[in-house]
Amino acid sequence: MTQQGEEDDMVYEVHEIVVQKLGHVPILKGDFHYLPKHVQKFVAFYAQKCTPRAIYICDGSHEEAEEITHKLIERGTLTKLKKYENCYICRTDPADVARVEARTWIATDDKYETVPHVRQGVKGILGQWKETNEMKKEVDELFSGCMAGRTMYVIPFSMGPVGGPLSKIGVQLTDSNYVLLCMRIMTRVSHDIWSVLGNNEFVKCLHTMGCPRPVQRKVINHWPCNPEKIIITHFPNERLICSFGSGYGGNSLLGKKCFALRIASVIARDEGWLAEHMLIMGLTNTKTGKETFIAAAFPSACGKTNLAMIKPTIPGYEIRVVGKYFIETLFTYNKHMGITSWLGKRWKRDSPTPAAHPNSRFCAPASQCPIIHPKWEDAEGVPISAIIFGGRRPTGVPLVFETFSWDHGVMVGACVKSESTAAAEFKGKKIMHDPMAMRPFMGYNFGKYLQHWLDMDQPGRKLPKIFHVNWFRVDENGKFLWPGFGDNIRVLDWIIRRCEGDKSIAVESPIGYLPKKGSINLDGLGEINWDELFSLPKHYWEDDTRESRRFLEDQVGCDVPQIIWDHLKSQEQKIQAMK
Ligand code: TSX
Repeated sequence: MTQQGEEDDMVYEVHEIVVQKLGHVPILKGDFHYLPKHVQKFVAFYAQKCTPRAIYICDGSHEEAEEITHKLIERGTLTKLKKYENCYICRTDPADVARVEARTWIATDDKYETVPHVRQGVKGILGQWKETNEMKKEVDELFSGCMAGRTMYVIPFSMGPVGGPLSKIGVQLTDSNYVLLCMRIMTRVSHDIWSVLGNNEFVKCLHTMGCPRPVQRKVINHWPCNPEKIIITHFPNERLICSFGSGYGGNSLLGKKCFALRIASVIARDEGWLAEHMLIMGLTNTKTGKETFIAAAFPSACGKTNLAMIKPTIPGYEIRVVGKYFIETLFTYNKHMGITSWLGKRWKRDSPTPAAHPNSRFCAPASQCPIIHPKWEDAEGVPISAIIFGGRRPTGVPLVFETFSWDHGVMVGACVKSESTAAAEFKGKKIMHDPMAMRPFMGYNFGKYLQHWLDMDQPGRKLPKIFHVNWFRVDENGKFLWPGFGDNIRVLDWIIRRCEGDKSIAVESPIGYLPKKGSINLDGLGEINWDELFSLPKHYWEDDTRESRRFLEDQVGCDVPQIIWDHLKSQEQKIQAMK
């Protein structure tokens, strides 16, 4: 990439003869002159670098979506599914089915802006850093000519309602029209973005499948990609994201993990708010009409989607979801005909291989979610009363506890861990750290991120209460102690009553406030072993606290804010004093 000054001096002319042209690249759709000047510069710069054969400026309209859908069907990338209206399956190259953490970087000049001081000899798990110029050089080489023979789509998008005071604008350049279709489902793509943006800052997103024409690699399932060369890289101080080689959602729909989590966490740091990996739900008390909003952050495989879609087993609450993306695959199965698997083969119940790839997704508009909150598009947002952290913790950790304070809650969030089978490098199950459920999505030094959370606590601010839940505790026979699912409403009900200030339903313990025996509604549940569900085995907590301390020392070192150490020390002493 060229130096800043050169970019400013770069010459680009738009010729209006028959079609508009940028240099000699035809603009198939849209009026280049209409784009704000700094967007024109961005597009021109990367058009020159990536050398697409044409440029297509998207407007987010239905006609545009229909045109692109039609093209993708003709090419064979999309296949119409007959069962539902306007529903398509897209099979990727089987080699392009996951985010690639080992190929994900954040580039800054100062290493410790991005990653904490890790103990010598320990591999950091809270992000990968590369020096800015080194990364720029790599990107420069990789992206040169990467869109040859393909169309560069210019996608203006808004994260949040267009023009809303909390919304942020991005512009994604991509050579994948599949990515365009998904971006217009998951974000707001619209011509109006240009006038709302004006001269203001936008997040620059550059994406390529990394498969210029003539193709060098065999294309499978009409899904050109370049899995061997994938990189996902972020330049947070330039608000720039560059993604090469993959069309998988987390790698290619740059509004999602790259912008809304990694870059946004940096913007939030700079602007004084929190950008987090959480779902938001609203629970309305059907007697009083009062609504409480709760945010929850869990590592994967804890049932975050199930919680957002909860069907309460006790009366008293109406539940609606304000924000959450949905990621399961749906199948309808006909016993006689079987189905077609993700690899395009016939599949029946006794087939030895799975029908769906475990990481497969569906992408559907939030407006079609049956329990979407009417306020999901409110520009002002919703007031959060409680933040819930959680994990899959088979032993030792009670069903629910409330933290002592905001600071203490930040410590509990920093120590979130969960049983995981997801990581291929581990055989069997292992409890893995996923602090704040943000481990793969940290945009800057995790110690500084903790300090930023602590800094939220300012006089005159009413902060949410912070809780920790564990639906997954088992008895000595491995049987779940809590029925979970729709019965979790009983825990949420206790949390709401705590938020309303009911002091009579909690007792203090070394790790936080536990529900007083009988204070959670267990009507109709049959036998629940309350004592076991809420017990705090001394040895377990000694080990667990020691392990958490070790984790923070190893991974965050001198960047851990002192107050976090103070809370950990206090917890150690209280556990020590237990009988
Ligand atoms: O999502 C889950 N939740 C949250 C629901 C709102 N799961 C599934 C996790 C995989 C993503 C759960 N699994 C939950 C839970 O609360 N609890 C459990 C464990 C469990 C599994 C089966 C039973 C009970 C608990 N069934 C019987 O005991 C009959």
